[in-house]
Amino acid sequence: MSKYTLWLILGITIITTGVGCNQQPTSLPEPATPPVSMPVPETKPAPTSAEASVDKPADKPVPAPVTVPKTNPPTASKTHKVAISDFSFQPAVITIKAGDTVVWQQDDQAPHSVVISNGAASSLLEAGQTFSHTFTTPGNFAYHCGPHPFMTGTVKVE
Ligand SMILES: [Cu+2]
Repeated sequence: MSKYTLWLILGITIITTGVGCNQQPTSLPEPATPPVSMPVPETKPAPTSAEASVDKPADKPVPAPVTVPKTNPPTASKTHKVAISDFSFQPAVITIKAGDTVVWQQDDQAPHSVVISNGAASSLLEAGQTFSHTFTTPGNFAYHCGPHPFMTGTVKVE
């Protein structure tokens, strides 16, 4: 019975493949054979009996935490924070100087984004995430939330 089943499956496969080919006159590229995985080197240093028996604790060097000092630019450029909360930007209108950076802090449970009229846009921000943008040219830049166009704000750059 198993031999009959095998032939049956083989026949169905051939028929299915043939039908598939007939229905698609354009020659589809055959699925590329997966690249041959890199051969694993067989040469393993044979552990000596002493090494094999002794359970050596792995002495991994723990990298020291690198603390990057946050140095704000000493001069003019400032950072201004706008909170995203309760489906609104707070404050909705801020006035900054050219070269200043605005940081939007997403504090809402719903995801929001910042889409600025100058073409800059954030990705969808989850609660706790931030988006910052530096405004280099003066002007009024309206922005809104992508999923919620009723959420609007303006950055006035002097
Ligand atoms: Cu939103």
